[in-house]
Amino acid sequence: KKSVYEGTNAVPRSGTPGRVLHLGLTDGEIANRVIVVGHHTRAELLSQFLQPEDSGSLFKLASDRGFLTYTGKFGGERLSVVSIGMGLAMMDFFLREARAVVAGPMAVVRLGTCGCLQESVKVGNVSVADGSALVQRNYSHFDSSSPAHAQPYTISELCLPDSELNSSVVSALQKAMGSDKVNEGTNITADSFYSSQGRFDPSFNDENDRLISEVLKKYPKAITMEMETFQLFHLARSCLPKGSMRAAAAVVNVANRPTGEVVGEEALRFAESEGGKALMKALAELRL
Ligand code: R1P
Ligand code: URA
Repeated sequence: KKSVYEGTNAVPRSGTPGRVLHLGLTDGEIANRVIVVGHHTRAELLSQFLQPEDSGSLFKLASDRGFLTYTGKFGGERLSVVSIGMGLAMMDFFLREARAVVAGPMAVVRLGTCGCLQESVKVGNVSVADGSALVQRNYSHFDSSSPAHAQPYTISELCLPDSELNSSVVSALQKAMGSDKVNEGTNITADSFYSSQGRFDPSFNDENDRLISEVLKKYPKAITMEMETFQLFHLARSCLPKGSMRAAAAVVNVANRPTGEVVGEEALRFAESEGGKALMKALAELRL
């Protein structure tokens, strides 16, 4: 009998040639240098800066699990732009399955969006993460049948980007957008857009009214809050052999949490497109 996939205790593949289950890709279809973004429109925007590899068109594959991959050339190097959706789980799917179909060292840069935790960090600017900590809902705390668990949320220690790639990302962004449009600081990755980002939702018991101030007490330099960067840094550092996956992350500041200011459509598209191009340049120039 023909199975729907093979290798269930490893990284499973289906069909011939074997395609990883969620990205839908097979060997070589994604490049060693990758920009990851959260949605298809941003991927499509950045794909315009890629050149086709041969005389044909760009490689493009949309998987039925929501991943969208473009592969082409940028600055003479093979480069992919991938839309992965949102959250820790999607970054996990992406990095593990991409790793399975790419030979040799990888470099991954995220271009996301975020909320800002400091009044002085302007919407429309791009923020680069010089470290990331994870905020998770402590599910046991909310279970009335289990013994009392101290805190409703856990705040992890910092995980760092690749220092060379991070510096190149900062320089490329400053060159493309001007130094006043680029912020550097600690990123906070949360496992929800809502409870673990300190948003108030009267329909749920979240016990999160002190969360943001606790985060800022532990990380006074925390400037951004989003949902994927920590996983990217953590898995890049866990990838074997050590040093074989390098990572950095930048985000467009879309909302200022203390002031309530939200970015305009035009400023967002400008930052995505100019920022994205700068990140592609930094990736293409990296010696892998
Ligand atoms: C939530 O709206 C999403 O936006 C941010 C968060 O990390 C989360 O994925 O990033 P993206 O715009 O890259 O998806
Ligand atoms: N993405 C997030 O995860 N949080 C925000 O506040 C804005 C974008």
